[in-house]
Amino acid sequence: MRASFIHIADTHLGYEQYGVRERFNDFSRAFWQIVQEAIERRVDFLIIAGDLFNKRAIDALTLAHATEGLRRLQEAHIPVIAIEGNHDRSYYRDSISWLQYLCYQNYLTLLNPIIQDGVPQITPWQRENMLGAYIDLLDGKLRVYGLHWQGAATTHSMEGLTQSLHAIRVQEDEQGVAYRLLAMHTGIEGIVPRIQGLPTRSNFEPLREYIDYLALGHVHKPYEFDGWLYNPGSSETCSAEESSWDDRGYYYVEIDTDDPERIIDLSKKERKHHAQRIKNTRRPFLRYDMRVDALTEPNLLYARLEELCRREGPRSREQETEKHNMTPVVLINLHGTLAFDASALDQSRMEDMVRHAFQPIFVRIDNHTSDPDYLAEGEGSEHDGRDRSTWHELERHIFEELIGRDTRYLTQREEWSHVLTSLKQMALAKETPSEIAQFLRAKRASLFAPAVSE
Ligand SMILES: [Mn+2]
Repeated sequence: MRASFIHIADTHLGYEQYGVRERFNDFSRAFWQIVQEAIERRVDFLIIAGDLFNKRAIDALTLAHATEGLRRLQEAHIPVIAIEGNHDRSYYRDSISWLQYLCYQNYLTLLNPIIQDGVPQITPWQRENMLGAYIDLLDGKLRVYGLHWQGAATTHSMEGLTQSLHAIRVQEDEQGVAYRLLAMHTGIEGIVPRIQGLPTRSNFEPLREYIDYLALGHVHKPYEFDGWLYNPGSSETCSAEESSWDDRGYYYVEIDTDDPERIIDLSKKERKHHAQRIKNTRRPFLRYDMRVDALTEPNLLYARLEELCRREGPRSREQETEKHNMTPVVLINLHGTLAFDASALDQSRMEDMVRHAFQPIFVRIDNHTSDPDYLAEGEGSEHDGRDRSTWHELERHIFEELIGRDTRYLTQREEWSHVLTSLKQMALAKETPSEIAQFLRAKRASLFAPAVSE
């Protein structure tokens, strides 16, 4: 038997990332592009290993975009087999999910085994009730099993499934099944340390005897092991973290059970198939880290950002035009220790600088800076706070230290520390905000008098 298929997962259709409409379209475009690949490569079927949709309750346009892709596959006579991921499941047991709706409309086969005492029952999928663990393709020579998202019960379900598969192995062989695929929406512990509670690699191992290709979804970072376990990752970028996993995409898999040597790569431990992970087209994400240490006032930070924009902006535009002519998402991460109060930064001014240089579809400047820790000057200083009577003096001294780190206030830090002390006293005395503001305005006017302007 010779066959080929495409394996995708985590397309997250309907995700309007950053509230940007064009990002909603991006997720659909990535899906459609892979659909187009499937049609051009004339594959025998397509597997969706969960999270076709970003959420359970989708809107009409998301459904329209999904059916647009699925309809093209239907017209090309390419069957689609899917399982539900954690994002696709319906809220209530009795209600129908959108994937079930698509199954009911004959756009796809949704594998959904009956679970008894935590054990998936190996019964053929039936159209009447849309339940069942497997479907046979290619004249019964290829069997696709599917197990939807099981959450905390995953490891237990896998043990049960292994036993069930062992029990029917002889029967499978007699029926002429030559290749077995299993789609599951789960991942391996440790691939992305943040995602916890997944089975370990050794939990999967017993299944290997019964399954030729394990099609996984759920973890958005791509990975593969031992020529049988594959996870393509997300097709569009669902979070900034994912942008560094550049080789995400889909698997194009060729099978030859009669003459596997023709296609297999022994160095990848392939046995009956050859699997290639291909990066799909998606919007570029540009992330830059900018250190802010030793920048003593906002203008110095703006200058550094301007320098980054001048250097990287034109370069990124050249690269992107060469590629797909998609304007990027730009994320700038400020980190280090800021020597002045972060609220003094003009966010929209910084965003405008980035917009001008990159012409991005979206820009975000994340402030991950830390405030300087205050350390009193000199060990055993007279104002160490142990003597309550010196607290006022200690406080004024701290104000003076902190305010002096911003060069705009440095020369008059003593005066400013008195202003801060007065502001605090006024607030404690419950003076009205307008009185406090008026006091601050007057002090600003006199202290900043012609010297500094902004
Ligand atoms: Mn997902």
